[in-house]
Amino acid sequence: MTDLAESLERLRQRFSAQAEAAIDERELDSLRVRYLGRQGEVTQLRRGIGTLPPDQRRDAGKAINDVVAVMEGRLAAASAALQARSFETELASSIDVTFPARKARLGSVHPVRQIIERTCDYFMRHGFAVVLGPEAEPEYYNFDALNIPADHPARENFDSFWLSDGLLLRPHTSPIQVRTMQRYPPPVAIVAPGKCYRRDATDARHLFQFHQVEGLLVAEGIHFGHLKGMLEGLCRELFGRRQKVRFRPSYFPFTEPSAEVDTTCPKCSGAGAPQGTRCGMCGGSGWIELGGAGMVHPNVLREVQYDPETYSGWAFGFGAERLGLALYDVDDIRRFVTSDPDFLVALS
Ligand code: FA5
Repeated sequence: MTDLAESLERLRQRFSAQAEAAIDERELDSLRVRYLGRQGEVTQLRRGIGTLPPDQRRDAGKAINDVVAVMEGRLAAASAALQARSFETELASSIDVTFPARKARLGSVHPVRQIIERTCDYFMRHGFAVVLGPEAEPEYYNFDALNIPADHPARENFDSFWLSDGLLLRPHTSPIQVRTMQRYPPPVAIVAPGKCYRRDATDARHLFQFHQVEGLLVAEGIHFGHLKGMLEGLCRELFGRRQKVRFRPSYFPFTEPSAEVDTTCPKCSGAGAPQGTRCGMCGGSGWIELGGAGMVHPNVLREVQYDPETYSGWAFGFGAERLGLALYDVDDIRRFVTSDPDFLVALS
């Protein structure tokens, strides 16, 4: 081996070891300069070619070019390896691909909507049709046609939001009874869910916007026992057998006789004031009021051209959020409207 060939081989080996050990692009660049740059070791050897005898210069030039080609190949390979390694390092430090994925939270039907759907479903299975009505109604449908004339004190129970042109946001779903009976001859069997509005101060039991589900059945020979049977069946369907239902005599101008329907408070199980401490949910009564009910007043039947001598019927109006309090054991009705995802997911 000639001196030049030996020098080139030693230089190639040294270069290869250093290129392999380089930890970043900067080190590779400085190797490139040190060996192949204008003052680099290979360039120095190339300059020495001129001192060789003329017949050796060609081979010497070729040997140097071969080594330069090998060194450039090494530099390119080392650079590619560094880039691949740095991507893997970055990936490993930023993403732990073995970390268990967090379960995606899926949206669900709002609890109040679920109650409305379950209630409608129960009545639909018994042959009732679902009917909707306008939220802005004239006084006539809200009050007059329901046997509540202008000077009737019962209007005070429906403290309403008034709009222009004698319209008001309906304080109950009972106007739908009137609209349905005016539109269809008897017999009618409907369930009517919808939003209601009252100027009630908001507290644990009241909202200014809430939902009611109205029911109406008018046919020949309908009596209070039919009403009790259907509402007891509804409560059994929603709450199971754990809840009791009671009918309390009450007054509504559009029903006679009238009743309030209550279910046992799920918090104190109807005890009201166990060991002298008043239950915060039912106020110590042991019962939660769900809504009103009764036999449709003959004046209402007459108003819609139904003959009260031939037809009789029952009606009820339940608060959907109140059903929710009892069903989900929630102690504050406002929780249904605060859009708290933890609360909503827990009930779904
Ligand atoms: C009525 O609204 C009658 N229309 C119900 C009715 C229909 C009686 C058919 C007879 C025949 P009342 O004002 O009691 O009745 O309201 C019925 C239910 O709506 C209440 O028991 C309660 O569950 C719910 N409710 C009333 N006001 C509010 C409120 N501010 N916030 C939440 N729920 C309410």
